[in-house]
Formats: sequence, structure tokens, C-alpha cells
Amino acid sequence: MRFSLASNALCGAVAVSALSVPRAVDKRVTLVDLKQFGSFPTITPEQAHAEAEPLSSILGDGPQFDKIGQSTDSDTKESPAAGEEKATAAADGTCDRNNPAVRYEWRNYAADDKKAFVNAIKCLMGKPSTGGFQGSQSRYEDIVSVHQQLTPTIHQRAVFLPWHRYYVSVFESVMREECGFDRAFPWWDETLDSGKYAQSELFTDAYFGPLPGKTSDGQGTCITSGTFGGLTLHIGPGSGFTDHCLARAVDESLTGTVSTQFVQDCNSRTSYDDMRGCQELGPHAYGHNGIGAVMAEVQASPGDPIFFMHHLFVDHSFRIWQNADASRTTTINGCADANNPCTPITMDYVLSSNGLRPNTTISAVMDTLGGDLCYRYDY
Ligand SMILES: [Cu+2]
Repeated sequence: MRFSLASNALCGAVAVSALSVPRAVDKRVTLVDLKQFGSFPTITPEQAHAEAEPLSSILGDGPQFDKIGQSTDSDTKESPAAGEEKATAAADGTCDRNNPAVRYEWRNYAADDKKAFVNAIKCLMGKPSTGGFQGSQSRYEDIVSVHQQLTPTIHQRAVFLPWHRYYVSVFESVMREECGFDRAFPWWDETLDSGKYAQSELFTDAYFGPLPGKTSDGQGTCITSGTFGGLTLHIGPGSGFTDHCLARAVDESLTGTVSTQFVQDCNSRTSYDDMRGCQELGPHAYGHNGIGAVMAEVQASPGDPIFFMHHLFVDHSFRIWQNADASRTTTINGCADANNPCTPITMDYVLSSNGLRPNTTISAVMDTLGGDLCYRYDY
């Protein structure tokens, strides 16, 4: 038995009382048992480094993205075209490659856009579920449900990167169409916050709320302040449906591995599926496990909205790998299933969001400047 039902009516959590922790200062802190969340499987940065290929393979002659929006005082500047930004999906199937939507790194993203972004996520949480998504009690949780239900087919296989790219674009589309979000999209360069995620501006009350450390006895903390403070999640933990709080439990020794070196060691691999495996079990997994609690579980981690900032980072790394060689947007390799021997994946492989948005194919999302998509990263 993982935890007693009586003490976990809400939050899967144990309220800290004078009985367990005598420090009066913690009276209102609610801790959660991290065992219920599990963790993502990993490889070590040393493994990734040992198997890295010569760096020249990531410095090809693919599309060169302009370095723009590199201001150091991002709080005072506005993202270009704020308020009239196009969606990063090419609704009509055409993309002007010279004028795509731009995803701005959080530091280059206007303060006003940051506020609008978290408020649009909050808006989705306040809208009713459209039905048909198991366990969901809001439009936001419809999106979480899709990930939970599809978990066995979208992780630890070739489709991981294209599916999560599609999933982030579905999230974006729902934000724009159902909550009126009309700004540029952000992304998060986690390598700049390596080893100090908790100090990132993302984790402040103005935006995603704090990132408390894993306690010395290995517990997580319910988030009670910020845009998402006091949230009750209904999907998860794992494949179940138990009301629990939005909890976090940062381990900066894990976030410290999410470095430029680790990302580059993975991106040095010339084979798509080698790169994918390294990214998935490397920087991707350490970001999830490092933030901890809800984020550390495979199925229902989108219950923490920072999930999408994390997957924007993962997608950025994927796009950087693709930039090195044009063939990387038109081909894929690896396994489509877990059979042995497996079925090789193809560009026609279908990506589903369980009806939240229309199905598509890998070929439609491999190029972020064509097919279903029309965006680039600011660097
Ligand atoms: Cu996932």
C-alpha cells in the first residue's frame, strides 16, 4: 500500500502537523509522497558523452535562424507583433518560410506576453471538459488525458519527438481557439537554468508558481501560490484517477545535468533514433525528474503546466538537430512498436490526439516550416 486513504483525501498528501514536523513555520505546507509519481528512465550524461559523434555533424548547412530578440532587459521590451502574432500552425497548409511565427525564449518574451500566456492556460483550466476524455474535469484536463491515455505508444520509441511536437501544437491550437490567446509563443532554454531551475523567473508567483525543493525525507510540496496555486488534479497519478494537488520537488543535482553539453552530445548523433533515445532518456528525462512530483511521472505529467515549457525546450533541441541537414525533416528511422523485431516507423505513421484535434502524420510535423506547422525558434 502506497499511502493511507484516510490521510489522502485531497492531494494524495499528508498535512504537516505538530505530530509529524514540529516546526510552526511549516504549518500550512502540504507535503506529498513522491513514490506515487514514479520517474522517467534515464541514461547518464557520461554515457551520452562517451557515445557522442564528432561535433561537425551538428554544424551542417541547414536553415540558419536569425538571432533576434536577444535583449537583456526582456521585462521592458515587447515581443515583435505582440497582440497580432500568427498561430504557429499553418491552418491552410501553407507556410511562408521567410515569415513564420517565432517562439521566443522566456528571457526574450515580453512581460505582458508572459502574463497573457499563463492566463490563457488558466483559462483552459476554467473551461468545462468537452466530454469523452476519461477522468477530465476541465478543458485543460482533456489535454492531460490525451497524454495519459496514449502514454504506452508515444514514449521510448521513434514517434516520441514528432508526437510531442504535435501535442504541443495541439495545446497551442486549443489555447488560441478556445481562450483567445493571440501572442507569440514562448519556449524555455533550460540549459540557461541548469542546476538552478528554482531561481528561474518561470517559477515565481507571477507565472507558474514556486519550485520547492524535494524535502530531506524525499517529499514533494503542494503548490499554493502563483497562477496555479491550490489546483486539484483529477488525472493521474500514473494511469489512475485520484484527486491530488499540483506538487513539485526540485532536485537541482538532476536539473544540473540539463546542460548545453548534454544536449549537444545527444544532437551529435547522425541517426535520428539514436538522437531521439539520447534526448528522451537524457535532457528530457532529467528535466521531468528534476522538477519532480507531478512532472516526474510519465503518464499525467502534463497536469503541471510547466510540462509544456519543458516540451517546448525538447522540441527546440529537436529542431536544432534538424537544422544541420535538410534530410532530417524528410526522413525518420526507428521502431513504430515494441515488437521484436519491431515494425520500422515511416513518415506516414499517424499521430493522434484522441480526437482533440484532427489526426495527422509524422511527415506533416517533421518540418516546423511546412506541412501542418509554421514556426521557428528565436535562436
Ligand atoms: Cu510524454
